[in-house]
Amino acid sequence: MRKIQRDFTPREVMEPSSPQDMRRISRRSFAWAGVAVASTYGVLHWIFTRRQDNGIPWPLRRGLDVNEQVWTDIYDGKRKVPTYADSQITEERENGDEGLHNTDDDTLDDFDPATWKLHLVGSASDSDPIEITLADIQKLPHVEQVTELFCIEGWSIVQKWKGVRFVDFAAKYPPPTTDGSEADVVKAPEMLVPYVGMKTPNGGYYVGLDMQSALHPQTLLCWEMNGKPLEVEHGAPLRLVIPTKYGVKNIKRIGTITYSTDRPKDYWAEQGYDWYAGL
Ligand SMILES: Nc1nc2c(c(=O)[nH]1)N[C@H]1C(S)=C(S)[C@@H](COP(=O)(O)O)O[C@H]1N2
Ligand SMILES: [Mo]
Repeated sequence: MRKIQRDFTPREVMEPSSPQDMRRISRRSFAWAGVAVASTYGVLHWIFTRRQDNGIPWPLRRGLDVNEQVWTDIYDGKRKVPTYADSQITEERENGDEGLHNTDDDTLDDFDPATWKLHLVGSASDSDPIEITLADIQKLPHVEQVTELFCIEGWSIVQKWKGVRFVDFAAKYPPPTTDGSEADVVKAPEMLVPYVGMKTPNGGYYVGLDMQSALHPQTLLCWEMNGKPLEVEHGAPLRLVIPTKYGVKNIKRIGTITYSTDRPKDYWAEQGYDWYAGL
């Protein structure tokens, strides 16, 4: 993949680097709006003589609602991307082979998907790190999902994926909680360590994900694409499909998954792209 300059849209420029920043930014802009309004006594008087919603005069309530809306629009972990009918699947396209080839001569390396195992590091299990086979993963409930993959180069494709939801994988192989209590991935995801890192077996490509995006119901660990087993160039035997993020996060040929407290390194974030790379 070529490192092309991306055209940043205003929304991306404004994109905060963390939920904490976001909260700070919205609080600050709300405060400034408040100062502007408060500068006129007449306006203040008008506000406080308005009808009250939940004990708050409605003009102020409006402000709160807008902030809340911005917050949930960007960070609502359950907001789903569109899914498509099989008839809408577009031609396959292959892009990005970092971590899939020999670094010295650029040929696809001699990796053998048949002997592959997934390494899980940093889990709540006593026997951490764990080795997991494809058969183990395929024992979990499968889903099929037709979604659009957006490359930061400006094109997109609609493909059908088969795999397990990452949330089901995480329920079976739970991350630790921050206070050492037992993990409940579905009911108390906020208690889990905040990050998931993934890298190829040779470490040549790696992505970092916030836990909320990893546990999103459309985030899948996949072994099938368009009704056929994944091909090597598409990430056999197991790749990530995370349609709420740009293509860069959809790592092919996952070798190791790591749960962590620290933000994992990310190949394209190191090249200057937004770490979240959300759509
Ligand atoms: N291991 C690995 N995974 C990767 C990449 C890569 O270079 N190496 N490129 C990413 C990018 S930029 C895109 S757009 C998608 C493309 O997936 P596809 O080749 O299956 O269409 O893979 C992603 N996953
Ligand atoms: Mo991409």
